[in-house]
Amino acid sequence: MSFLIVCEEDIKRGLTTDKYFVWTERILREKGVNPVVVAEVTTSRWGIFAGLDDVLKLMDGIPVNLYAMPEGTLFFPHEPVITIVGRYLDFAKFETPLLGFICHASGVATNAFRAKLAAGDKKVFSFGTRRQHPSLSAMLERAAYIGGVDGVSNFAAEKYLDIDSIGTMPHSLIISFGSQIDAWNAFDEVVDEGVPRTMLVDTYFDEKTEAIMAVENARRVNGVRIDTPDSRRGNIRKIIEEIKWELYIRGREDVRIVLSGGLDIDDVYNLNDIVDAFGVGTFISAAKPVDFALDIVEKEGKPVAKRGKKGGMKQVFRDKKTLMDEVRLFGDKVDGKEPVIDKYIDGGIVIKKSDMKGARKLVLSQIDVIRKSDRIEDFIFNF
Ligand code: PCP
Repeated sequence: MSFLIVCEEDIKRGLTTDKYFVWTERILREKGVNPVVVAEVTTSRWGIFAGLDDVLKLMDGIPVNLYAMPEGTLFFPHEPVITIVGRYLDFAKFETPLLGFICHASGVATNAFRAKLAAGDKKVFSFGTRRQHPSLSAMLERAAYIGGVDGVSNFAAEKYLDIDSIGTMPHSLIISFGSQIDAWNAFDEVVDEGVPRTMLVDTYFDEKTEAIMAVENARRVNGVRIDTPDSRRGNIRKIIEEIKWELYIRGREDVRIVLSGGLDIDDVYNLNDIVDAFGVGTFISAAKPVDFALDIVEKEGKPVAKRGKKGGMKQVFRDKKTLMDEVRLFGDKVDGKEPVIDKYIDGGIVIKKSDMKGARKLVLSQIDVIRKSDRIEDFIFNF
């Protein structure tokens, strides 16, 4: 049995390329054309850069130098996130998989980052791997984690990413018992200590009724999760306010409100005053890919560029306190700003690794800067 998944070896040898690179390779070889070029990867959007780890594995052993921003870096329009220096034929066919690795992962990381900004000081969990091919689960959770989420729901994250996964209970657990109270108490009995007792409260009755049932009947309740689909939900703010009132008059203000199911960025932003944690699926895992493109900007030491692109090998200089950037030629120096782009591959040898936890830390530090600025709503809504 094998799923319809392209195997790693085929990706590594460049099979997953676009046909026009197959023609390009054949033509350049037959005509003896193979210039030394500088090629850079840019987009006209902003975002959070992710996917470099897989790019390094892809390009390991290819005789090029590769420079990149660290994963987790907030990039701005037209800034190079990756620069490759080498003979064009050595890496031409890898454009397709290289972009595939970063376009998707950066889109996911960016929406995770936006959700975190929109949630204020409340938590955001990644719930969306079920919306994508399961072979992507670890990649999706990694990108969401880099983007700053507080936890990921896919169990495979524990094996592949060495981070804990988090979870409450599905409706199917409640329905299997046929009784909410029995299911809640069974969860409490069986699930590891240390896991918050977050009870799903919208299976048979309305959310308020089940929240009251939970705190009055379940042995331990740390939170209630509302997962009602949009189509049945009505005024969710009012529903949550009612639940919070009922918890308050029962002395259970400690019970956290977890909201999930079809949430988009507006829901997270508009409800962060009354919700403690958001479970966000499709908005993160099915984020629009960032439309990075790879372009030659220098050939045999001379700047060249197609219409709309700037020639020459570039460096991005950043003031880390304000996140204000300046793009200059690679060897330049800019007072008060630090270079962002670093060398990762030297002559086909990976000399620097990409670190997921470091990338997430970088994202959180950038979130801190943005929170203190007047640009927060731009980053949440203008993507
Ligand atoms: C799923 C899960 C999350 C949802 C999906 C997140 O809901 O409980 O809340 O994904 P989304 O943001 O794309 O909606 P259901 O499939 O309703 O799960 P269940 O009934 O099993 O709890």
